[in-house]
Order: sequence, then structure tokens, then C-alpha cells
Amino acid sequence: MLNIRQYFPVILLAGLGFSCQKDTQVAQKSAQPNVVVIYLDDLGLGDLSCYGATALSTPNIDQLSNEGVRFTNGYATSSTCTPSRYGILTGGYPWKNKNAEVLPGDAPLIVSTTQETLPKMFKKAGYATGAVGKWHLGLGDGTIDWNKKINLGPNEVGFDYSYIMAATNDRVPTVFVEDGLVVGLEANDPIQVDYNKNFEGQPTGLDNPELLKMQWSHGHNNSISNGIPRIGFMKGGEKALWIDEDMGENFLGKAQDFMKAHKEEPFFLYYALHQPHVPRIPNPKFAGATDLGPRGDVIVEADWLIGEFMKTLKEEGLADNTIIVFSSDNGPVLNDGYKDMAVEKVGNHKPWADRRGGKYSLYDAGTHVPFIVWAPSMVKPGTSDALVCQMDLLNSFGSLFGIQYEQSDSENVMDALLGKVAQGRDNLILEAEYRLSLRHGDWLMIPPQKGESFYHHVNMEIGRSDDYQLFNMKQDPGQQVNLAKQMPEKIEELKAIMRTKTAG
Ligand code: NG6
Ligand code: CA
Repeated sequence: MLNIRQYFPVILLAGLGFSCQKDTQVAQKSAQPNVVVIYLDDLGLGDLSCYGATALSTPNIDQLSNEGVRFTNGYATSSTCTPSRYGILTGGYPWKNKNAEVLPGDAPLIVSTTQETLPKMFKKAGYATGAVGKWHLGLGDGTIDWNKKINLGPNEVGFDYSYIMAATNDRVPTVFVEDGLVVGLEANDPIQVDYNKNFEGQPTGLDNPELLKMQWSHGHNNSISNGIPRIGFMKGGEKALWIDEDMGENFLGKAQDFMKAHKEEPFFLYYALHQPHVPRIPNPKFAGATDLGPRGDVIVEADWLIGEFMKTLKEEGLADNTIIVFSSDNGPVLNDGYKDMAVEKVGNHKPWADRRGGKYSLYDAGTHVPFIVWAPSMVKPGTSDALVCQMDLLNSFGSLFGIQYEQSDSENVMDALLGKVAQGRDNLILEAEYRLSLRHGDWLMIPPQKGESFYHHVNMEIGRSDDYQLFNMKQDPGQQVNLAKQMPEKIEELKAIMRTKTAG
């Protein structure tokens, strides 16, 4: 068998063109760099001080940015969670999988066990792999018994270790699952989950508002857990239920434990925080930390958690040989279903930065997210305009080990990720609920789409129109001037690219 640890420096030297003695040392040190993906949930391009926010301060993430490469054209594949997570973990366009849409908490696993994945790629290269935090790619094969070991999940698609919430923090079951087993479950209090009907005698958000510490505004009026109404019905598992206020530190602890346990070997950690997805319930330490209400407070909390994570990384002596990719699964939304004052308190804060749209939208802020690569021994700090997508991590990191998946949608943009070149992808198909758009150079084209153009419940422009829309993202980041009628040739050119990319 190929001993990748011995073999690696040679590949790296060849791949990155290192030549002199000093560079050789750097290369050997980072022979098998640890890789951590820190993935937030619904964090917008304008939600961090390093991306221009002034209504809140995110010093720890700013430090990653100051010491790393901050991307101004970094994208998730999609404007909702499940498809974006599918994209980052498989390296493939999620709209090619008919099940890659926002999943209920009892949905089956949508990643095939035979598929290539990012963690499998790292395992091939000799890494220990772990997933901590939000999963939302389904579990089991369709008939899930939460009281037994779940047979399909992160551990079956490449992760040696997993400590996850099944779906979202607003969906049942509100429990953590570690290596396929619900944590803290008692045999005499089994868990039952149903997404269609309630269990007899169980209170709901709809019928029992007096039990709620946070009220719902749309959806989110089924079972109540920790005083918060959720999507879906659940019964039992009382001792296993999570406390939202503690969730951040709970995941942090597991992420730190994983890193400590594997400090002697290369590791890949997918650390998927739940902030600032609804319900936004900060730990009391952070309640009132901003003037923005809970949405701002939980962003500041996430920043603190990342600071704590970084402290451990440094204490364990791993900072010099670790690459961190920081990003978010989709753009921001203010009212996503709970009365948490996000709309009322937003003031001048612009979670979508200078862009149009947000979560659920085909407009730019749906998929254009914060994207930072931190690797002190490998990158020259700076800002990059290169077009990069989370889906590219597969073949980009693969390139460090001479592994490439030729059939994959993932592109090797490793040199762009490390800030060595200004050129990333040439083009990228972006998605909102299976509707597609094309980014090519500075251009963004949204073909005609059927369906609502505005989601009233979330107050969001969705980007659909009966006509072609064409924007120059450099000159018009706010997507105010539709150039489609003026530039028919550009439309034809982009249509041809889109046809090639979506064929088959
Ligand atoms: C929507 C939920 C929203 C959020 C979203 C998934 C309602 C009315 N809205 O259906 O609150 O949970 O799904 O978010 O139920 S995501 O970030 O995981 O994609
Ligand atoms: Ca999300």
C-alpha cells in the first residue's frame, strides 16, 4: 500500500512547485496538514466585521481573515442548507440529486454509500475524519428507529466519528446523535417522531402558547421542546433533549475533543455550527451582546466559540499545520419563522451586504457567503476576488495528495484557495430550490423561472421572473439593472455555457 505520509512531501513539492531549501521545510511541515471546515448556518456576507459589518464585532473570525485569504466571490452551491451541505461534502452539484432539498428530521440519508465524499477522500490520504454539528443530509434508509443504532449516516459516508443534530435546530428530534446512537436516551423513555401527526396528549406550539419562551410566526408550531415550538412531532426521550442555550458549547467541546484525540495524526474535521439559524437562542453569556436582538447575539456567540476552538488548536501545537476553511451554507434571512425581533432590531445592519436577496433566493445574497481560508504556514494574507465554490474543496484538497475525481463537478482551485493565484473557477451554476442561474466572470444570468417571485412569509425576493435577467456583478452588485434586453449576445453566450454545464 502507498505510504502517503512518506510519499506526500514529494507530491506537494511537485504540485506547488517548491524548489529552495526553505520552502522544502515548509512543505514537509505541512505534509499532511489538518483540515477543518468551520461551517455556519444562514450567516450572510454582511454579518461579519471583516466583511464590513459595523453593528456587531466578530474579532475571532476577523483574525482568521486577517491572517488568511478572504474571498469576495466565495459561494455555497445553493441558497438553502441541505443542497449546500450535499455540495460541500460530495463535491457535486446538488441539483443533480432529486432529493437534495430541505429535509425533514426523519428523512433518509441522501448521500449514497458508494459516492465519493470529502471525508472519504481524506481517509484515502490517511486522515482521521470527524463531523460535529449540523448534519441535515438525512439518516437511515427510510424507516428510522431512534431507539436503536441508526444504520446510515455520517459514519457510512466517510466520517470515522460523528456527533450531530439530525436536521436543523428547529426540527425534531431535538437530540444529539453520536456515531448513530441518540445521546442520553433512556430505555424506559423511547423516542417517537412523526412529521404528519401529533402524538396523543402532547402539547404543541399551536395549542399551548402559554408553554413557550419563544413564539412562532410561521410554521414552527408543532411539538415543544425546551419551551420552543418546532417543526414536526416528537414524544419521549426526555433526558436526551438538547438545551438550545448550551448547544454551541456542546458542539465546541466535541470538536475540541476530536482535535485533541487526533493531534498525532492528520485529521479532517467538519465543524458545522448551528448559528444563526432559527430558533436563535444564545447562551445567557451572550444574551444582549448586540443591539440586534438574538440574531446578532448568536453570531457574536459563534465568533466566541470559534475563538475558543482556535485557542485549543494553538495550545495543542497544531496551528502551524492546519488549514481552516470558514464559510456558511446559505445567505441570510431575518424572519425565518420565530418572533425573535430580528426584523425590528436590524437597524442599519445589512446581513446581505451590498447584494440583493438572501436565503431561498437566486439573487446573489442567496449563495454568496463569507469564505475565508486560514493557513498561516501556507498562505500570504490578503483578499482574493477569485470565484470559488464550497463544492471545490474535494478536488482542491485532493490535489494535495495527487487525488483527482475527473468526473466530479468539483474543480481544483487549490492555488486560488491558498491565495497564490487570482484565478478561480471560470463559471459556476448556482441554485435555489432546483432553479438555476449561471455565474460567469462578472456576469450573472438568471433564466426565466416559473413560480413566486417573492416569499411574503420571509420577506424575500426569490429572483424568479418571466424574463431573462442579466447583471454585471462588478458594476452592479445590488443587481438593480437588468441588462438582458440590451445584451442579447451575452445572453446567448451564457445560455450556451449553461446548456453544456447542465447537460446529461
Ligand atoms: C423552512 C423553515 C425554516 C428553515 C428552513 C430550512 C418553515 C415555515 N420554514 O421550511 O424555518 O428551517 O426550512 O433552513 O417551516 S435551512 O437553513 O436548513 O435550509
Ligand atoms: Ca442554512
